[in-house]
Amino acid sequence: MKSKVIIYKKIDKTVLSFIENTCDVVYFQKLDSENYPKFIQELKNADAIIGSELKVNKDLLDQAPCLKMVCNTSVGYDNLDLKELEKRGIIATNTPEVLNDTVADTVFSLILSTARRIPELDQFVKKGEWKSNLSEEKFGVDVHHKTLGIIGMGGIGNTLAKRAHLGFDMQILYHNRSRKEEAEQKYNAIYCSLEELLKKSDFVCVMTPLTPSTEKMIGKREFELMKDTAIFINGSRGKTVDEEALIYALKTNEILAAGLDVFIEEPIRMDNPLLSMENVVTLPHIGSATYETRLKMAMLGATNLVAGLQGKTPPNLIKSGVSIN
Ligand code: 8YV
Repeated sequence: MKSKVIIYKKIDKTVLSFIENTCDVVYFQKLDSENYPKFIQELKNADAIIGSELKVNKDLLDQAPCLKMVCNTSVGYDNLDLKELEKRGIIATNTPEVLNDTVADTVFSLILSTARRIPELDQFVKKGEWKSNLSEEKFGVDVHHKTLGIIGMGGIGNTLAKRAHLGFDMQILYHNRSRKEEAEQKYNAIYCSLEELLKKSDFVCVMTPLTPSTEKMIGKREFELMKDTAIFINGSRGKTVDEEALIYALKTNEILAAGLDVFIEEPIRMDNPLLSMENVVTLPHIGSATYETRLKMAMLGATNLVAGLQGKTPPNLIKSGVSIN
């Protein structure tokens, strides 16, 4: 008998056919309040689910007694309660590496946009305010030859370091749980404490996954340690930062600017003070959002899914202590 798989996110038809070759599929292009009861009903005898961002916690798992696999089509897996999954012997997978270049491009675009004030000056031109030679008030700051501090030197951090070192002659500082010799050798990256990184960096870039130990890791004290000319970039998850402290740091000129792809609440509320600050560049969580990369992520998610359901070790098993055999 074929395994029953629920897809709960819009997926390319090539990926859909790949899954359908070996599985019975129930396909939801997205979950909303209307189709959620049907999704829960289908969950009762599903062997696996694939998609991203769904909170897979005790409450949900209680409704899924046959589940063997949860496959994320994202590198992040803060949506999964790994302890609950482990307790039930359910394995989980994610999609690392294939998105590194695309996310690093997005993060670098935030670095350039904030430093050179690109969105603000775009509006300046389009609103007809460009009436004479540009005055110094509108000048930006250089990116090249500056110091970039990367917090979280995983695959994406490493790819960001490559761009910064090879393309922009930047000095790289990094803070991570472990030393990364490849980055040290290839990009002259220097390992340092969080405190030293915050004090010395011109650009502080958070790239760490969200875990209980990284939640709100950047707060009041951390912003105080940064230079008053520092530009803060978040390409990880909104919850790694104390957003109130960020707003305060920007309002009181403790830092110069911020470039943000992620927020505590997504979509962000329109009354969030960050949206009325000219020195803040915002994006709607688009780190990996190109056609090519999202397709690769979906296909990798599907490859993990099919491998796991066939009793093989999926290429991107999240290590939570659960063995698949
Ligand atoms: C998207 C991401 O949020 O991969 C991740 O962890 O943050 C992104 O690529 C999305 O979850 C992909 O569907």
